[in-house]
Amino acid sequence: MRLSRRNLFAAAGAGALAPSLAAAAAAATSTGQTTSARGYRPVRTLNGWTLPYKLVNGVKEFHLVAEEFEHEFAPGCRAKVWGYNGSTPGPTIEVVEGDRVRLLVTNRLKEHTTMHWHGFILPSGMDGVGGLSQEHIQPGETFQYEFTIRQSGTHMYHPHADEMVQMALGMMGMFIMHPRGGEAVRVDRDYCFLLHNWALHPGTWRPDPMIMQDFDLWTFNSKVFPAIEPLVARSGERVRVRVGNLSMWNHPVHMHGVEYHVTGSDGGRWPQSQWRREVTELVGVGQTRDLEFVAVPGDWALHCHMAHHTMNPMGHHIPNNIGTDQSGVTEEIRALMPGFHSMGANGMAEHQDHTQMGHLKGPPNTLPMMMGQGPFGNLEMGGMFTLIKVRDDLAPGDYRDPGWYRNPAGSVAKRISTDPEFGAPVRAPALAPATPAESMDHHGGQS
Ligand SMILES: [Cu+2]
Repeated sequence: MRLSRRNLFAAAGAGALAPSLAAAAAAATSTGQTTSARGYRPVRTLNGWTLPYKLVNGVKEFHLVAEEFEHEFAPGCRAKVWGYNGSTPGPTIEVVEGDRVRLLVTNRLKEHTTMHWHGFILPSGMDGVGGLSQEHIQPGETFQYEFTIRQSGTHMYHPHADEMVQMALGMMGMFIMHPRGGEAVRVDRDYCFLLHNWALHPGTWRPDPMIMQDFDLWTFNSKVFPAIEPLVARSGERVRVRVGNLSMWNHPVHMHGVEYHVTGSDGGRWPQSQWRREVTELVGVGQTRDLEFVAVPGDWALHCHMAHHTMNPMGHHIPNNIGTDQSGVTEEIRALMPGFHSMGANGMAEHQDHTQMGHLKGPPNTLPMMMGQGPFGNLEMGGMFTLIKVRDDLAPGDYRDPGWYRNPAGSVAKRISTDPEFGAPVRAPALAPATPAESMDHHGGQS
C-alpha cells in the first residue's frame, strides 16, 4: 500500500517526498521559520497533508492523481474509497494570490472524472464541469489546468463528473489561497478540515453513494472521533480554523470556551468591520467558513451540534426502548440468544460501557456508536467531534498532543450530594390527569 503510493508520487514527479503522510505533513506544515521564506504561514490540515509543488519556469505545478485505495476512519473501521494521491480528502493545495498555477490531474479510476476548482475566479474552460467546460478525463488520461490565482481565502476542489458517486466515495480537497502581502491581523496557527458524511453500512467495506440522508459516519477530514487529531495551541495565540463542507448536510460548527469571530468565507477574509462573534456557525453544503479565536487554556470541545453527527454507526430503525420495563423478557431472550443484552431502558449511555467491556460486539468493520475516554470518564462521542487543547507552556509550532488539561485547584465541578431528595429545587407543576383516551397507558408508555 505505502510502497505503491510512493511509486505513484515518483511517477507524478512531485519532487522529493517523505515516506509517510505524517512526515510529508510535518515537512510542509512547519514552524515560523518557513513563514518568511514562503510569505505565509502554512495551514495545518487535520489528519492530512499539503501537496508539494514543482516550480517550472515560474509556474507552481501540482499533480493530483484520482484513485481508489483503502482508508481508515478510525482503528477498527476501514473502507475502499476514492480520493487523490492516496488520501481522502486529497492533499491540501496552498498558493499565494497572484501565483500562476498548473494543476495536472491523472485519472486512475475505471470511470471518467474531471476537476472543478470550487469558487475560483478563472477562465470558463478551466472550471472543470465535464461536458460543459471540457471533455471528461478518461481512465488513464492526464489533463492540465492552468490559470492565475485572482483571489484569496479558503477554497475547495472536487470532481464535476458522476459527482454524487465520486464525492460520496471521498473525492475532495481544500485549496488555500494566501493573500499577497500577508494579512493585517496575523494568525499563529491555521487549521483546516472538510466536513463529510459516509454511508458505510455496518459490516460493509464500501461506502454506499445511493444514500441521501441516513449516513453512518460523519467526518472531519474523513476521520471520526476519537481518531481526529486535536487542535493544539499556546495560550494567547490567534488560531484560525478553516472549515469546508462537501457533505450532504449543513453542519452547525460549535466551539467551547470562546466566542470566536467568523472572519471569512469562500469570498476570502472579510474586512474586520464585518467579523461577527458566534459560538456556533452553520457551515452550509458547498460553503467554507473561517473561525478565529485567541486561545484560552483548557481542553475544549469542537463539534457539529447536530447530535446524531457526533455519533458513530447506529441502527436507524431500532425501536425506542426508553422507559420500557424489560425485566423477564431479557432472561427469556437470553435463553434463546446467549449473551443478549437489553439496553436503552434508562438512556443509551450504557452502550459505551458494554462495548468497552467487550460483551457487546457489533458487526465486523463497524465502530461502536459512542467512543472516547477523558480524564473523568467516557466521552460518549463519535463522528464530528474533536478537542482544542490550549496550554501555557507550548513552544510555537509544537502540534503534539499535550495530554489532558490540569485544572487549577477548585475550578472543577464537584459532587456535593448523592441524595435524589437533596435541596428544594423549584419545579414546574405536573400535568393534570389525562382523559382515558389520552392516557399514556394506551400509547405504550410506562405505567
Ligand atoms: Cu453535522
